[in-house]
Amino acid sequence: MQVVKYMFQPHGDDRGQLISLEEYNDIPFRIKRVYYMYDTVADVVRGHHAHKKLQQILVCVHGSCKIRLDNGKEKKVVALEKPYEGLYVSNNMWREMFDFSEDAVLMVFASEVYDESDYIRDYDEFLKFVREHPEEKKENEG
Ligand code: T46
Repeated sequence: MQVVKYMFQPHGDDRGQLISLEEYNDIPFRIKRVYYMYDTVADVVRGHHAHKKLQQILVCVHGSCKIRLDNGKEKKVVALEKPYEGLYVSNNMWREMFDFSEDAVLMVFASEVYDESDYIRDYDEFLKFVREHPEEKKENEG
């Protein structure tokens, strides 16, 4: 599995840093939704699902956390600890977010609006879906 991390360009000057993210330029899809999580309780693991269609870029804009990616064949853990790093997470990818620092803010840029029917929450169903949709391989599915 190839992990795709984007390094965003900070526009730094003597006042500090600023990052600007544009759809299609910095984010490889049209951004239809942005959400973020914060005040995550210690030792909590979020996620435990995949998506049929949704693509996302995850940015830990403050603090740190880890993301476990699983394409049904291989698993990888990616640390997010810089506000200028974005992790691309394709559809057909089981994901778990864990090891959040107390101050972590995890921001997500999503290619689709929220749609509960796009979620695959059962791991066996995910494995079946991946077997049946091999043509939907995206950048980090290896
Ligand atoms: C994903 C990972 C990285 C909404 O109403 N709208 C939204 O856009 C989202 C994302 C969630 N919700 C509601 C649904 C639940 O009642 O917020 C609650 C928590 O969502 P969920 O349990 O799905 O959160 P996570 O952290 O397990 O997963 C989220 C995204 O849902 C998911 O798409 O890839 O972050």
